[in-house]
Amino acid sequence: MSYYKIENLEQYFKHYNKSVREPRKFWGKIAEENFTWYQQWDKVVDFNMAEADIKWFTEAKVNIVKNCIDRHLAKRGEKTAIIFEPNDPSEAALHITYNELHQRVCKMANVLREQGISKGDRVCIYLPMIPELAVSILACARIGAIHSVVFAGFSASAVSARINDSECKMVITSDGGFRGNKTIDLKVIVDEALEKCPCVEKVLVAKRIHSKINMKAGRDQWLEPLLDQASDNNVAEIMDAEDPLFILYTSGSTGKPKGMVHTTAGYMVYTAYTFKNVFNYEENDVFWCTADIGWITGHSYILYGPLLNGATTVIFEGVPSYPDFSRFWQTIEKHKVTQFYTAPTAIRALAKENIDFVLKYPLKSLKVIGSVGEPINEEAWHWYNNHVGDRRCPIVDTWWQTETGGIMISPIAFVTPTKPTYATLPLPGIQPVLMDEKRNEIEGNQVVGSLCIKFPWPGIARTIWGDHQRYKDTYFSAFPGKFFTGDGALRDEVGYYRITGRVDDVVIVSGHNLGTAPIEDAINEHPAVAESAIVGFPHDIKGNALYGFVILKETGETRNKENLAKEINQHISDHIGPIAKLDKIQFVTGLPKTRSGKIMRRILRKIAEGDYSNFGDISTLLNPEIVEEIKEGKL
Ligand code: 6R9
Repeated sequence: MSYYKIENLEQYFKHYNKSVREPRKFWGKIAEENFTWYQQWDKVVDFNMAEADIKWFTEAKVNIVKNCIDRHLAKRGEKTAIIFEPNDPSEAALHITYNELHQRVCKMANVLREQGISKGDRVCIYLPMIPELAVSILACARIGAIHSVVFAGFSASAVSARINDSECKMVITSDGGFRGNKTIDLKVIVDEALEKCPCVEKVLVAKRIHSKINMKAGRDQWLEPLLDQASDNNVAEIMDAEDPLFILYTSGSTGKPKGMVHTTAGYMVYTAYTFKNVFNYEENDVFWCTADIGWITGHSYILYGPLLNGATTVIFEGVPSYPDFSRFWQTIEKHKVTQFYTAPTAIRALAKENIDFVLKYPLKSLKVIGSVGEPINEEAWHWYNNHVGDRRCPIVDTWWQTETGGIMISPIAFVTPTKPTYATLPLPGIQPVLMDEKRNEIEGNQVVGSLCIKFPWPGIARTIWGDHQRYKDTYFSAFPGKFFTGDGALRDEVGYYRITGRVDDVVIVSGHNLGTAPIEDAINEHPAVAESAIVGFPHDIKGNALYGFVILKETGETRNKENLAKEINQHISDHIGPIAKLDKIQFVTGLPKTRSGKIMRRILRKIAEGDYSNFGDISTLLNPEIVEEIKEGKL
């Protein structure tokens, strides 16, 4: 019996039970039957949750890119691996076959080696959504270099912080990128970032927008001529199952971003398996995930998951609103997309526009539609179901995280009955539990609690780069022996999960995780600011928006508050990126603090939401009078 594909609900329960009772047999069989290995493992899993020490497929030898590309060549060499849909729809789309992808990745891998990159070196990739991004990632993985992709919307200081944290030797970037009717000058941002990055020796620059840029002698080189000269003969590195594959930074509750480390074999098995099942992937499907490859969703479900299954995957350079709001639907028609995977924030933004934008396109090719990144509200769910999925395509509301590597709780298309706003059931191998405030597991159904996972799965991140203690503290200490997700959830009467949102200091704005701490740090660096606190509040399109409470220094600041608010936002934009800008700024004289000095965000959240009904217990506040003042200032 094979466990790789779940055909119906009964089989789901069978596989699920097997994965809980005999996880080693379950994952061992999947790994053995669906991938090529240089050498088999001795243990399927070896772990100590208290120490946050988790290993899968110990001692196995493998190369993930051999599994993504080389092994498909005999059967699928002329099949399209990547469809590149450019920002401007009048520019021709590219169809890159598995043979061509192989050739491009081998050349790039040789360029990297010639430029001094070898196994274990970190390479920062700061590129727009162009084929070079996929090729660079795969070339790193082929030679065992650890890729650290930084989303091309981050500012110079965010880029330099990430480069320095993992001491990248090289940066791969481009002259710039297209985004709707704008261009973004990526190389200018890299130049500024690198002023503070002594570890970077080389910069490779792809050409995209043909802008004039500075090339620093001895450091910067154009990528194209190097690729032209490179051989397409490349021997892949033999990697250990637990060798790091990549680092991807995610927000945390302190200012420093967390470099989540994913390793090779477990991530490979888990992304391939979840892709195949959740989306009901079949051989001739065309899969389109609209995320940016700079986020985990893009890593796992634009690149690795689809390519591991020999699929055709779309890389979309543009935005949903350019040239008009029908771009997604037009692109689905154009490439006959069968699975479409996007975020609630995009759905809400498009649902607000004229319905004709979507009705113009019959979207008959679609069979499954997905959602990821934040809870999907009921209205958006129905709009997506009625107008995109035509009530015919199941919606897979997939809950997971950068830390989990792949989808954790989600309907399996055509297997799990869906329910609006519910991520439904855990995938095989995933053992979710809800915990109460006393750290006890909550049994039974119709309950709410903090969502934890009590047994390791192959895709879990293994550590935070350079800081295993922080990994332990963040994920394994709140509920000893369990992985704490930072999310709250409820379990309904049949055992379906609904994710209710973050229970920590992370706010999800337009699907982007933003830690409030780094934004506060950035604001506090403004010379006029003494202190600040950021909270999220509900927003129609973005899901959440940011509300900042700012205390100014007592220097007789007489400047116009409006200008100051603009300056503060500019400051945030420069330090973190425009995605972290505040929608509202309120200047206050104090913040509600507990006796131990912690800001009571719960109260600020209520004020930001305009809900003054019940602030709960404020007896531990040092300065309860400030609550009235802030409230009145807002009114
Ligand atoms: C994949 C990804 C993780 C956080 C996660 C949760 C939220 C993601 C969700 C969802 C409700 C869903 N989240 N998917 N909440 N329903 N289907 O988004 O990773 O960027 O690390 O964000 O996103 O709060 O904890 P990441």
